[in-house]
Amino acid sequence: MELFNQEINLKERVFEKINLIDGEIWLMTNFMPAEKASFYYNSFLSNINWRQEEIKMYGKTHLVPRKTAWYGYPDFNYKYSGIICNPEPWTKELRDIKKVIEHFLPSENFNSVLLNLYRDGSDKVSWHSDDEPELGENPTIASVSLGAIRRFDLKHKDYPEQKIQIELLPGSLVIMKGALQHNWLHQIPAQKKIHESRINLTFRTIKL
Ligand SMILES: O=C(O)CCC(=O)C(=O)O
Repeated sequence: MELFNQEINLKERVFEKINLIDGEIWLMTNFMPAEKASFYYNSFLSNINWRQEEIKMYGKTHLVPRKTAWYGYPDFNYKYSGIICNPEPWTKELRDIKKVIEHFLPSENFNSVLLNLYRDGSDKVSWHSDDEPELGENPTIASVSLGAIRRFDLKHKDYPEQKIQIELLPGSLVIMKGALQHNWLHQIPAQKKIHESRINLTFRTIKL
């Protein structure tokens, strides 16, 4: 666990519970110190095999408005929006981050990670829930942010007045768990004034 704790002791990192109904979100803003966040951002930008996927909607093909990559143990395939992801093998850096997250969440053993590269503020992910059947009933998803600060919006599916916005800082960790994916949608909206890129890692457990 020598990974990030020269700068910040593990005990000094705490989760803040976000106050919402029908699901759970926990936020740790200082999961990684700034230098580590910057090191991983640069490394992933150059070393991850980023893909430009396409989706078909109403008979038309569109480019996904961000680049993506899927890493993990072999055979844990994932399908979303008609895109089938076959994992590339874990890199040492992804495994190291997974290990630190699992230090805080000892009951989890994430078998895969979806990476998103938002090249600038025009890239986005639209309203959705991570509710694909292969994630199981109430998935725990651990989401690490690197690079530009972007807004993360959540809205309740049944009570539209229930909505939340979180600024995702580089080096922060968000845990989504419980019934969140049943009851809430989330998005990273376009923010056209942002010119820097952002990388997001969502560690997941695919059930075979
Ligand atoms: O970029 C983010 O923080 C969220 C990504 C996301 O919603 C997803 O991969 O399902």
